[in-house]
Amino acid sequence: MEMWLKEMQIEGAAMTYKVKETLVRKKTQYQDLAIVDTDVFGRMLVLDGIVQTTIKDEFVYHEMITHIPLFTHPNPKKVLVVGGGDGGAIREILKHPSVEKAVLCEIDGDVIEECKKYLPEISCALDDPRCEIFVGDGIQYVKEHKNEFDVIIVDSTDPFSIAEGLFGGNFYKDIYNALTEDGIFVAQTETPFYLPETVKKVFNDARNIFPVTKLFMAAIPTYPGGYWSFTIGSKKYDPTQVDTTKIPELDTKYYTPEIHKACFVLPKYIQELVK
Ligand code: AAT
Repeated sequence: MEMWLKEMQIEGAAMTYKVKETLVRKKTQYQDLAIVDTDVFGRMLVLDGIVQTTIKDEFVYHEMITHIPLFTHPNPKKVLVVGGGDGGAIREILKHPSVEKAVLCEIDGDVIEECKKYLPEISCALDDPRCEIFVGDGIQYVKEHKNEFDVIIVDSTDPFSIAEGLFGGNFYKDIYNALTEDGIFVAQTETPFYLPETVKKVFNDARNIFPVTKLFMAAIPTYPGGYWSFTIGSKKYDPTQVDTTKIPELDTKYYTPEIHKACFVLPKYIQELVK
C-alpha cells in the first residue's frame, strides 16, 4: 500500500510526499513529532503535520539563515540559535573559525534527541565542544540574557502556539537587548506569496527596533510557496554593504558571495511589503 504525507500549506492547497517508512512518531510535551523517509526528499522532520527540514533541501535554509548574518558581522564570537533543534544552523555556524560558542535554545528536547538519532547529517555538530544546548523557551532565555550575543538566529516553527511569541515587537526588543552593541539578528519569516501580511507585520516590527532592517529570500522547495523570506535586523552593519570580495571560501552548496548580494534583490510584489 502506498503511504503519502499531506501537508496543508495554506487553507485549500497542500503538498504531498510519498513515504517509504515512518521512523518515529510521537506526541512530545509540545507537539506531534514525526521523522519519515520519503522517495524524493529523503528523511524529513515533521512537526504538527508541517515539514520542518529534509535531507534533500535543508542546505538552502541552514546556509542562508546563518552565513548571511555571520558574514555581515566582522568577528562573530558568540552566537545564539532559538529553535533549530535539528542542529542544521549550529552545523553551519561552527564552520566559521571566529565562533567560540554557539548556544542552542530549543523548547522541545525530543526534537534534539530524535534528530540526533535519525538525521545525523543535520545534527552532526550538536556534540561539538563549542556547542552548548539549553532545553527551554527561547522567549524566556532571551529575556534573561543581556548584551551577550554577536548574532542571534531565530530558527523557529511557524507563528502559532509555542512559536507565536517568537514573532513580533516584544520579542525583538528582548533580542535587541541580548545582542552586543554591534549585534545582528535574523529570523525565518515565512512565505510572502501565501502570507504577505505576516511578512509585512514582522518586518515592520523589526524595523521599529533595529537601525538597519532588510529582507532576503531563498528558494526552498519543501516550504510553502517554495520561496522563503528571512528578516535581518542589525545595530550597525548593513548586510547589503558587505565587501563580498573579502568573504573567505566556505564549504557550502547554496551560499556564495554573489548570492549574498543577490538574495536582497526583491521581486516587485515583495518590495511592496517592506516599503
Ligand atoms: N531548522 C529548520 C527547522 C525548524 S524547527 C523549529 C524549532 O523551533 C522546533 O524544533 C520547535 O520545537 C522550536 N521552537 C518552537 N517554539 C519555540 C520556543 N518558544 N523556544 C524555543 N524553541 C522553539 C524551523 C522550520 C521552519 C518551518 C517553516 N515552515
